[in-house]
Amino acid sequence: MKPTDEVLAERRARVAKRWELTDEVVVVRAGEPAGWSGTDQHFAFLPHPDVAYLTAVGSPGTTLAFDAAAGEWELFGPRFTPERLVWEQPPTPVGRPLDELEAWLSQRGDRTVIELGAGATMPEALPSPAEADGEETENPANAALRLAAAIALERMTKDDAELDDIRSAAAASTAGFEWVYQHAAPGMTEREIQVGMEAQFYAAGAPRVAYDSIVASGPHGAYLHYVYAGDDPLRPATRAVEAGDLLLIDAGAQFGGYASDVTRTMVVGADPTDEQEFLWKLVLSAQQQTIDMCRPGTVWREVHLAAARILGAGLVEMGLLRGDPAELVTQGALALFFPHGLGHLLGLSVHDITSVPYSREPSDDPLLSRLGPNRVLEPGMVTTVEPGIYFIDALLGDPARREKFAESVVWDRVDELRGFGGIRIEDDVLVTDGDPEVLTVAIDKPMRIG
Ligand SMILES: [Mn+2]
Repeated sequence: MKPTDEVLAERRARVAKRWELTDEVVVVRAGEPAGWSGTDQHFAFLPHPDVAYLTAVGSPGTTLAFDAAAGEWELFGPRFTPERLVWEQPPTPVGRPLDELEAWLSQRGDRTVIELGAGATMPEALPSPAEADGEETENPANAALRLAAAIALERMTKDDAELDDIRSAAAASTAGFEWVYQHAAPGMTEREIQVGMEAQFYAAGAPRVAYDSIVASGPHGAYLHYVYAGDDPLRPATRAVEAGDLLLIDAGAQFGGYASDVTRTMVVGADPTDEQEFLWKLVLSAQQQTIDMCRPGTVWREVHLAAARILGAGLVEMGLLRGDPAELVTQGALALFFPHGLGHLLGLSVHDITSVPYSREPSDDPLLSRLGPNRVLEPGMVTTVEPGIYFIDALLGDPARREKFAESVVWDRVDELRGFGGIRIEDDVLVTDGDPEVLTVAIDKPMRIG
């Protein structure tokens, strides 16, 4: 659902309030299509998420400007020449013609202009309060980071229009996964399954996928981001699913610019082995228990560690690890099998709000302290919850790691499972004042298909 003008005005007002500017001029740019080197072609364009959030339009060149002295916003949108309209359809006409932006800026004299969005340059982190004390006026690059962080804070909790789009994205994803459950079978290639699934995303109204779909069979499931043509875009390989393989699919439709991000892992065309069944149920249990922790006030790091300890206890029970699960987590042995974070925020980007640099340590700056991995969950946040267990050759075959974890890993047992692949189960979870709401709950979790 496209946000109403009223909703957009509310978003802009909340952002302007956080900015606390008095005299500056701010320009937020959607960006321009990136060119393919050596050709006259361009990659598919997507607008800078801050512009999408504040304008709900995504045409290249779209630019939102703010005059802090007047407290007024001005939207500029591209217009095409007749010559260009011979080849391309016109972009949605919004605001004033983009070629009036320059005159609009020069009317504002020599006031400080702060550039945000596409093409803006920002420091890695804000200066400490002590360093900033010496500055007469705020350095524009530091100001840009502070202002971008303010937009990020608003984007971190979703309004109803945003949640509506995320729900539509999840519904399109549901159609794709349903197709997989009904059609995937031994003998089909990963590519055939991907194309069949994505066709359902598009048929359900999704303009595109939220990220390159991961359809990984058998040992390929141990590459966390295994994608078609990731080996070679000229002549990509694919693999036919064999009976008894694990099939890991991490995919999501995008709707209105908003992502969904779902992972399911199934055994195809055979009953699961004891190991497959144990680990599949372990990952699901870790996911169910940590989804239930997604409540206001919870520190995300604690949710991640809880998942890690549950997985660690399971691997000890299975005889792959030995020792105390909590210690196995802190010493790093568990990360051989669970080498990623439990989840990430979701929104206009699948890994949302990652482009704003922030300190990894808790920060005194109120704008930055909540952006880091230690963020405290709040109502309106949407996060993925995606525990996994993998048998990754690059980690398990590394002599230094085998030496370091000689005591805590039962290597004989682990080596028997090399080539197992991986199991990940992922849903999109809305933090509310009450129980967490799983936005992708309609997507079944079969342990076996085909
Ligand atoms: Mn994810």
